Amino acid sequence: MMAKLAMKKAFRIDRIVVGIAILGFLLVRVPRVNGQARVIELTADRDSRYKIAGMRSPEITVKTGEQILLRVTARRGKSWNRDGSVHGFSLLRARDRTKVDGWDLLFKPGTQEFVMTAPAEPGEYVVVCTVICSEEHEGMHMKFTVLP
Ligand SMILES: [Cu+2]
Repeated sequence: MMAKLAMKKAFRIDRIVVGIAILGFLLVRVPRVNGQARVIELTADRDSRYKIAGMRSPEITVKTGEQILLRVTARRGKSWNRDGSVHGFSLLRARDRTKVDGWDLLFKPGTQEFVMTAPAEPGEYVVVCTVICSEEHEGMHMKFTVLP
């Protein structure tokens, strides 16, 4: 009788230990997802241009649903928004220029990071600046491709 009770108790403790282990695994796993995200470094420059090191004409290519860490360094152009944003980053579908949900970013001067999930739909997209950053603002855009 006592042995049976002790076994029951041990079984319960085992389940608690497994529960804690699973919880621990999940807690460790969440930051690790961000750690694995591919880093894309982008400059939103004072001359109202996006720039990516090593690319003559900047372009971002991602896979559908891919997680990326966008590290943006923004430099103030000739004008900026009241809230201090110096450039923006809005993702539009090239086909009809409609906005992609969750991809409307504003940049303050300096370096900032955004963890983003690539669109689920493959195709051609375009990034446009949403801050009137100078008379060159209209030219501030870049190609963005989502591969299947
Ligand atoms: Cu701009």
